Amino acid sequence: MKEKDLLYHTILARSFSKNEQKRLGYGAFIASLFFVFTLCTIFKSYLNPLPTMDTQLSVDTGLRMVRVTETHKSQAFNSNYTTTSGASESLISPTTQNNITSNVTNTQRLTSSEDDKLSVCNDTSLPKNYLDLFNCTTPTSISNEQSASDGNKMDETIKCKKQSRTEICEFNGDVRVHGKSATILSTITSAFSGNSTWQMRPYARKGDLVAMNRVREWTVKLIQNADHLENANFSSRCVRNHSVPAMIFSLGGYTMNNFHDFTDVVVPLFTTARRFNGEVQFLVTNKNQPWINKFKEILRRLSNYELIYIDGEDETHCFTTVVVGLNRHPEYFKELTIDPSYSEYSMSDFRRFLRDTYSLRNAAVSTGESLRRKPRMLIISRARSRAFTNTDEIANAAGETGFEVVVAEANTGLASFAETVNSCDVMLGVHGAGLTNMVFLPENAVVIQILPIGGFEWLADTDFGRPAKGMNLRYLEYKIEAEESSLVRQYGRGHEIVRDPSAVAKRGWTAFKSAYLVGQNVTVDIIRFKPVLAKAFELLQRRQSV
Ligand SMILES: *[C@@H]1O[C@H](CO)[C@@H](O)[C@H](O)[C@H]1NC(C)=O
Ligand SMILES: *[C@@H]1O[C@H](CO)[C@@H](O)[C@H](O)[C@H]1NC(C)=O
Ligand SMILES: *[C@@H]1O[C@H](CO)[C@@H](O)[C@H](O)[C@H]1NC(C)=O
Ligand SMILES: *[C@@H]1O[C@H](CO)[C@@H](O)[C@H](O)[C@H]1NC(C)=O
Ligand SMILES: *[C@@H]1O[C@H](CO)[C@@H](O)[C@H](O)[C@H]1NC(C)=O
Ligand SMILES: *[C@@H]1O[C@H](CO)[C@@H](O)[C@H](O)[C@H]1NC(C)=O
Ligand SMILES: *[C@@H]1O[C@H](CO)[C@@H](O)[C@H](O)[C@H]1NC(C)=O
Ligand SMILES: *[C@@H]1O[C@H](CO)[C@@H](O)[C@H](O)[C@H]1NC(C)=O
Ligand SMILES: CC(=O)N[C@H]1CO[C@H](CO)[C@@H](O)[C@@H]1O
Repeated sequence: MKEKDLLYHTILARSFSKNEQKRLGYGAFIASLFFVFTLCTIFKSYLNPLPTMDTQLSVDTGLRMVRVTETHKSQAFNSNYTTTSGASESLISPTTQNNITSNVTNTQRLTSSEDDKLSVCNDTSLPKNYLDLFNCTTPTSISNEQSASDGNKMDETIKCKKQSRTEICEFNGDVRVHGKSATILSTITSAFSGNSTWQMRPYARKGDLVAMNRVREWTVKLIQNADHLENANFSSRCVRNHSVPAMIFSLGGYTMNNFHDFTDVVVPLFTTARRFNGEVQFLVTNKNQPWINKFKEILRRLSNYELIYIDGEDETHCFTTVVVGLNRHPEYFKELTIDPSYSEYSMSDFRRFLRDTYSLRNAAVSTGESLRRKPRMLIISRARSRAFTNTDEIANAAGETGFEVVVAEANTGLASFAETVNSCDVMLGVHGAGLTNMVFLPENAVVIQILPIGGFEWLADTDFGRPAKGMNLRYLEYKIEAEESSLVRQYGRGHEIVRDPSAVAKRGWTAFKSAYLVGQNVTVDIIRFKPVLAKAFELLQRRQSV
């Protein structure tokens, strides 16, 4: 046992000590992870080693800061809707969400009387621009992967990384998973001091308490002596032996919102599971059958084995490798992104994977002579909220500009919608989860995002603008005037909702969402909008003449 090992185990103990967790509450513990740059167990370097001294200091800093950041949104937690970071969508399944949340047992621990008075800074769901406006401290600076390494090649049994948005651990050796008690037992070979038990929530939106409250908490126990396995609090005898590695991930959180499906699960799942080339057993926590149905093609392509809903399993499943959690881009505010410097894959790999999975024909928009047809524009309509009230006029204007127009709502099966999207050169829609379907567009296609009123610039850019550019798509934005919003007709120009979105935001995400995301429709002013259509057309022509 090396000195470094001991040090490392001390860090482990400090970062996961049950006492600290009790003192602060789990919510606080999660919140503190914004600030705590520690690593549970790293024997292998993922990045530059982090000096151990700094690590310990940041733990303390993190714990001191916890009280400032402690937060809980009980009303949002209990609501029937998926609250989102700006991209709510009709693909919401209320009963599923209730069932997902119903098995989260620690609601009580997170709810305390003071927490009912939510201040704007405590509302982690609010767009960052509003948090900045109210001088809140937002975790922008926490971007780098935090890891430590002792360079010890002897013990490869456990590799963990903690990042701003995810925690992921890989256990090797004798690893046993008991679903009913949400326990993972892993034997370790080296000597051991410090605490060997910690909790994990395998969903890649760490820091968002509303989402993470909908994720089942798993307990990891490291056991030094394999004999002790038999003394665990359940029958740890291997009833099901598996010959392939397992991955545990949650389908709770914000799933069933199309944007979150991709940014929180599908993209992280791809970057984590792809390397197994299908030879991996998925263990799903927070059963979500509608999600499985929606993404069955992707799941089948990533795993050759029928997935197991692990939560109800009373039999112990045994593996030689178990990965808990999913990889995610380490920067806090980066959505729908794979940075190849942190991953063996890129966004291009992901999009190629989608094209293969759904047999999509168009890798890139047709160029030059090969384009014998008119460029096609897909207008994503929304039936209930942020709906266009003059879709026909928009379609006519696009037709006059030279496009062949397709109007569709993203509520058909994913496979057929993917095909529709991939057959188009331009996708147009109001800010919302439907725009996530840009992942199926051919390269060099154009995305036009329409911003409702309410101060959507930051969200629009974060959720779709930057991701579009990262996928080699061209991106245009059209911000409506107040007159183009149904809010003016409903409330009048002088009303606070029209005049001062930040005042509404100050009342929290729920108020903001109901005012601007749910309560608003859009009537595009065709005269104002025509130049945007012309620009999109020109972008495609320009490409063709190159
Ligand atoms: C949730 O749904 C149930 C039944 O569908 C309804 O009675 C209840 O009022 C809803 N709660 C909220 C917060 O919308
Ligand atoms: C949710 O749980 C209730 C009982 O707890 C059950 O009757 C219902 O079928 C479940 N819904 C889904 C979608 O699983
Ligand atoms: C967060 O909310 C608590 C009350 O729940 C309040 O005491 C605290 O000041 C708030 N923090 C910030 C940064 O506004
Ligand atoms: C935020 O800070 C700036 C500069 O310190 C100050 O002018 C502004 O009034 C502050 N805003 C709020 C809402 O406190
Ligand atoms: C380790 O954690 C467990 C539960 O997580 C706790 O019961 C135990 O007291 C802790 N041991 C030490 C040495 O901190
Ligand atoms: C064993 O499980 C029971 C409930 O299943 C629980 O009450 C008890 O605290 C557990 N004991 C240990 C040592 O984890
Ligand atoms: C699983 O493997 C272990 C260790 O090799 C063995 O003891 C056990 O009997 C096996 N269980 C089954 C059901 O095959
Ligand atoms: C928006 O349009 C949809 C579809 O026409 C309608 O159901 C909804 O009530 C409208 N919402 C508002 C706030 O006007
Ligand atoms: C999947 C799962 O663990 N479901 C459980 C949720 O909790 C209820 C009781 O509250 C159990 O009956 C379910 O089996």
